[in-house]
Amino acid sequence: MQSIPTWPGVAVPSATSTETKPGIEIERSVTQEPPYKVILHNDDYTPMEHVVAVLQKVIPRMSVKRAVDIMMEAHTKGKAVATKCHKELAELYQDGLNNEGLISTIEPD
Ligand code: TYC
Repeated sequence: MQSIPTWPGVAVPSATSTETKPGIEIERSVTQEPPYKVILHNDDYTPMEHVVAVLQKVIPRMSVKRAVDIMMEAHTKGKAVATKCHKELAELYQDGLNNEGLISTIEPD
């Protein structure tokens, strides 16, 4: 079987019918799986710089500006949507954020 580039720890959907066309199965998971929101919650103790750094570390292609905007929205409103993606990735990002001391949850979009 070909190796499929993916985020570490994410199970790529079964390759049984896609042995030679892994890209099609990945495309299906991106376009057809129901979207989830990864929600970042405010707390009273985490330094703002740490929140920004963790968002950038855990969520691919997260710019400094977007990380700061998300952090400030959570800080001022109590929560913010950090990203939207399919459920498996949302769980991965939730674990990544929470393992770095932040509070995040996921919910269907
Ligand atoms: N409220 C925190 C502070 O004042 C910063 C913070 C922002 C923490 C967003 C968590 O999700 C968060 N240091």
